[in-house]
This record gives sequence, structure tokens and C-alpha cells, in this order.
Amino acid sequence: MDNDGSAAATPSFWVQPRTRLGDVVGQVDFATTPRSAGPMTFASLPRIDEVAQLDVAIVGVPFDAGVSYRPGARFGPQHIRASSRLLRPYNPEADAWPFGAHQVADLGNITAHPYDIPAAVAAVERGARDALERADRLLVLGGDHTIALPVLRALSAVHGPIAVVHFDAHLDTWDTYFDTPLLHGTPFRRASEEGLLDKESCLHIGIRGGLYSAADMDDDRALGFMGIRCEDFDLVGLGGVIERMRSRVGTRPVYVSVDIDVLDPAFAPGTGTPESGGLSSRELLTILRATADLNVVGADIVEVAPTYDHAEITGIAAAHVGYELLSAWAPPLPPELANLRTR
Ligand SMILES: [Mn+2]
Repeated sequence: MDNDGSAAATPSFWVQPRTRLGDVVGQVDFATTPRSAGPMTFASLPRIDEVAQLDVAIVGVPFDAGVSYRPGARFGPQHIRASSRLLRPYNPEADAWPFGAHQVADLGNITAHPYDIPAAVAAVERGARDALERADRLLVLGGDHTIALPVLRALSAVHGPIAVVHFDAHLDTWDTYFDTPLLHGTPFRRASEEGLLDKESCLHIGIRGGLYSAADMDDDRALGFMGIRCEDFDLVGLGGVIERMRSRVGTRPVYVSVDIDVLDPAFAPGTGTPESGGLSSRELLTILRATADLNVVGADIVEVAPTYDHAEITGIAAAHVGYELLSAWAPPLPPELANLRTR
């Protein structure tokens, strides 16, 4: 208390005023706070305790006990957040306000056991279910790809069988590795076996590289997936890929899973299982923008391993993946705020 009996005011250097569009609390106001000084939430958005309600929950999962090669994706969530501070409020390509047209908040990280994979998977499912009680949509920052399984469990409990649009160099429908059934190469086989997937509607985009056997592709089809390989981009073009995605998924509830290794290592060196010959960042962002027409109910961005990153290349790519997803989910601005479009 001050001498006059009033509560001490917060010193001005701690105050970071936020932008607002109507009732929506947005990013820290970068007109008064330098971007480098913003909070360590995604895109300097509010924390869960700073908003009255929310539409989209962003959740980090610092877990990488499921990797088979390079470790380090447990540091992915904070790396993506750090690389997201340059994201701006209006997305002209999508004509969307990803942070202003709906309420987005960063819920922080789910605590997942660092050694016990089944315990970690259970914790992520609990965290995802809790987040879905607060928000309509979920954006998960991984973590390795193991975490897609518990997130799909939580989403299918709400929406029924889900169509997965899976961006990855790898199928991730393998059975076991070192006799282990839960790891980053198996989430979509487990999800299919558990009945979480709409087996008429799932697809991979960006598949490339070697397999263990030609039978891997047969297993993959039987589990409910269609594959769009990197060579298909040269054969049918980006528009053809988008058309195939739309016709495969239709109006079903969709989960978008983005393994950052779908990008060529030139665009995403900081990842655990790199494969040459991948997508460019621009190709990936264009396809994600086209998911605005789909009924997307949740998404993840996984396998960002900052130890292998350089100059935030991978972190920036992952941050822009989040930006396009939030833009695709953002409704049009209310008419009374439409004048902001011309500012
Ligand atoms: Mn993967």
C-alpha cells in the first residue's frame, strides 16, 4: 500500500497494452511495446487468464520421447512462440484477421511425462479434452508426432470419426519400432485401429523418401489414407493438389496435422527426421490457406527441433503455419469493424 492507502500502481514499464477489436483481446500493441519485448505466448496473444471467453485454444506439448532419430522437439513450442512475434494482425492473402475476428488465447504447455510415453499420451489427451471444453478449436504446438494420437482421441470424442489431412514426408502409419507401439511413426495407425478416423477421407500430403517395403503403402491405404506424393506436385500442380484435398475431405470434420518435415530441409532444417525433395514454405502455406473451405476442427504443428535450426528458419516457417491456420478459421469481421479493413 502507498502512504495514501491506495494499492501501488503497476510500474509503467511492466504494462504492455493490448490491441482490441470489439470484445476480442488481441496481440500486445506493438506501437507501444517493441516486438522483442512481448510476452512468450504465440504471436504475443493473451494467456487464458487474460480473456473472458475463447474460440481457439493454443496449447504447447514439450514432449519428444517418441522420436526415432534426432531429439529436441520438446523445445519446439517455445521456439515456435519465439519465432511468432513478428506476425501481424491482418493477413492480406487470406483477407483475414487471425487474432481479431475470434478470440484466440495461449493456454501454455501440457505437462507430459518425459520418459513414460503411455503416461504422456494420457496426459496430452486430458489436456486436449480440457482445452476443448473451453474452446471450439484447438491448435497444438509440438512436440513430436506421437501427440497427434491423444489429440485425435479428444477431438473424435466431440466430433466422431475425423478426416485427417496429414502434411509429412513420412506415412506415420507404421506398426511398431523396437517393439514400441506408441511413437512418432505410428500415431495414425493407432488412430485408425481405434476408430478415430474417417477411413474414406484421410490423406497425406508431401510424402517422399524411402520406405521399409512396398507393402507399407498397401497397409497405409487399408488404414484409410490416400497419398499425395511430392512428385504429384510436379504432375498436377498446386491447384491439382488442392482439388484432390477438397474432393477427398468434403464437408467432414478435419484434423490438419503439420509435421514440419513436410518442408524441404532447405526450408525446415530444424527437425528430427529430414528428407530431401520436400515442399517449399510457399507451397505449404498456399495449401493451408485453401483449408478455409474445409470443416477444420483442430490442428497441430509438430517435429520442430530448434537445436538443428539456423536463424529461426524452421521456427518462422512453423509460426506462419499457425498464422495461416488461425486465418483460415477466422470468421469475417463484424460489419461495425469493417472500416478497419481500409486503415
Ligand atoms: Mn511425422
